[in-house]
Order: sequence, then C-alpha cells, then structure tokens
Amino acid sequence: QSDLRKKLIDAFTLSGGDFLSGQRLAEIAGCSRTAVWKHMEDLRKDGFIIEAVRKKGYRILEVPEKVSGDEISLGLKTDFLGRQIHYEESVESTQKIAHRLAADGAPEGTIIVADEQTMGRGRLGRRWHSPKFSGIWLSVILRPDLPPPKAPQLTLIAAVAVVQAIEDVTGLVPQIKWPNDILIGQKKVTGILTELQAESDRINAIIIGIGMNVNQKAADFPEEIIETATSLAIEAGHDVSRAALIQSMLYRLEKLYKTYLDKGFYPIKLLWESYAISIGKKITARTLSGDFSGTALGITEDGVLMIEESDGSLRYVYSADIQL
Ligand code: BT5
Repeated sequence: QSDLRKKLIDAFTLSGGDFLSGQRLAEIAGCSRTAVWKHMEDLRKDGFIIEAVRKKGYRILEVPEKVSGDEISLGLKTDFLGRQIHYEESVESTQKIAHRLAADGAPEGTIIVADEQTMGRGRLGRRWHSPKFSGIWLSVILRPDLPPPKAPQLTLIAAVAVVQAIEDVTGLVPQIKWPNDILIGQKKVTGILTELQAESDRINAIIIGIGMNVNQKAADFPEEIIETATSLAIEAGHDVSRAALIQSMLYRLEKLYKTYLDKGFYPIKLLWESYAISIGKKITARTLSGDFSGTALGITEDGVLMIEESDGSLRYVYSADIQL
C-alpha cells in the first residue's frame, strides 16, 4: 500500500507539475483507477492540495509543510535546545518516545517531534487530538538539577515561552489559564503536559510536552472540543508555519530556562502573571479532592495557585482544572 503511494508520488515528481491522468497513474503504479482515486483521497487527508480536472487527471498543487529535522534546524538560534531532533511522521505519543530516550541518556535539549499522534495524551489520562500535519506535537527533554517539587514551575516557564512564540510569529495575543492551557479568546490553542523521571530527591529528566493547534480549520476538530478549541490559522485568518513556531518556541524556552536557572523563578512569575487570564477573577478550581470557588489571587513562588474563598480563607491549589 505505502509502496503504491510512493510510486504515485514519484510519478508526480517526474511530471514536474503537469496533470497525470487516472489511467496513466494506474499503469505506472500497477493498480486499478479506483485504487488511484482512493490514494488521491488519502493524500488529500494528509494535507496535499490536489487538483482533479475531468479528462486531464490529477496534479499536486501543494505538499504539506513538514517539521522533520531539517526545517527546524535551518535558522534555529538556540545553544542547546533542539540541537538533537528526533522526528517521526506518526507516533502514538511523543511523550512516550521522550521517556524512553531520556532513560537511555539523551542529552538535555533533545526534542521529539511528530507530524501526527495517534494516542496523544493530556493530563489524567485524557486524550489530546493530534491530527496529521496541522499542529505541533512536541516533547522537550530537560535535565535541571532540582528537587522534584519544583517541576510544576517548568510548566509555567513553557507556557510563557509558548505565548511569546505565538506573539512573535503571528502577532496574536494569547493568554495563560493556570496551569497549562494557552487560550485565544477563551478557546484552547495549546496544552502543556509536564512529566518527570526522578530518583528519590533529584530530577533525572523533565519531559515537557507541548501540543499546539496550528493549521486546523474549524471543521477539523472532533465534536467534543469544537466549542472549546481553536487554532492559530482560525484566529489569524491564514496558515502559519509550524517550523517557524517551533524555532521561536525553542528560542524563547531556552532563554527563559537560562534565566530561571540563573535568577530563580521570580522573574518568570512576573512574566507569567502578566499573561495570565484568571488573576483577580472569580474562578472555580475542580480538583481531585473537590471544587473550590473564589478569587484567584496569583501564584506562589513555587507556581502554586492561590484562591481566596468567599469566607476569606486561602486555598493553595497544586493541580486542577479551572473554570472561568
Ligand atoms: C493538556 O491536557 O492540555 C496537555 C496536552 C499535551 C499534548 C502534548 S502533544 C505533545 C506531547 N505528547 C503527548 O502525548 N502529549 C503532549 P489537559 O489539560 O488534560 O487537556 C486535555 C483536554 O483538552 C481533553 O480532555 C479535551 O477536552 C481537550 N483537547 C483535546 N485535544 C485538544 C486539542 N487538539 N485542542 C484543544 N483542546 C483539546
């Protein structure tokens, strides 16, 4: 099957942009015209823009933009982040691969990027919708010399980097909803999942997974999230280069991470709060031990959310889903 697809793509490469008839393609690939048609539909689903004209046949107008190593490396301005790139077209989850590579000793700054995830994951075993070619599905391996309770700070650092990268590349102004959602106009455009490999009191590796909706159209989202999710293309009104976003995100993340290791969390906290949507607002935090409602006061030095309940008592929330 994929052999057939390769033959078809090679035929289009040779045709140099000319139309190829279904009959001719069927001969080249050694299959039926129905099989050719089916493969053209598959290519469309994978992001190819194909023109089909009666009596002339097919031609490929646009190939999907990929994010394999070369596109990311060309023009990357970081010292160590993204200097090792592990790319795969389709994976279950980039987090899973990152865990394996981290355990095998991958250097700090290694990134894992895929054009599609078939089992992308969110927090608490939730699913993350990661369709082919239209988003950024990326995991970063960091190895800070820190005790495990500091790990949530890395989620907040990544959130700031994501906001800055979106601003740099698109001019859109996203906001952060504690702890790990990046929103544009109340809708989620990016989710962050931070996972740990720790030995007793030291972090061995921190794996930051970033899922960013880039070029999806409204109809591409599954029913469950059609009301709550958005993409940069929907918000900007045009497609956005995934490679440019990844480069900017890695550059911003590296800068923030260096600042953090150098000066501590405080400068990050100030930046984070300047982008946060919920500070000073009434929110409800859904936690595993119940719901708390009140005013979000801000985050502590450790990145813990502080909520003041109506009776004036203070709640410290370590992990929750927030409703505005
Ligand atoms: C997150 O979880 O937001 C973390 C998502 C992290 C995804 C990245 S992609 C690269 C790396 N590899 C992985 O396998 N994962 C990471 P959470 O806060 O639990 O939000 C999950 C919820 O968001 C789901 O239950 C849906 O309601 C919603 N959702 C799922 N896919 C979405 C999408 N593409 N856009 C917006 N919302 C989505």
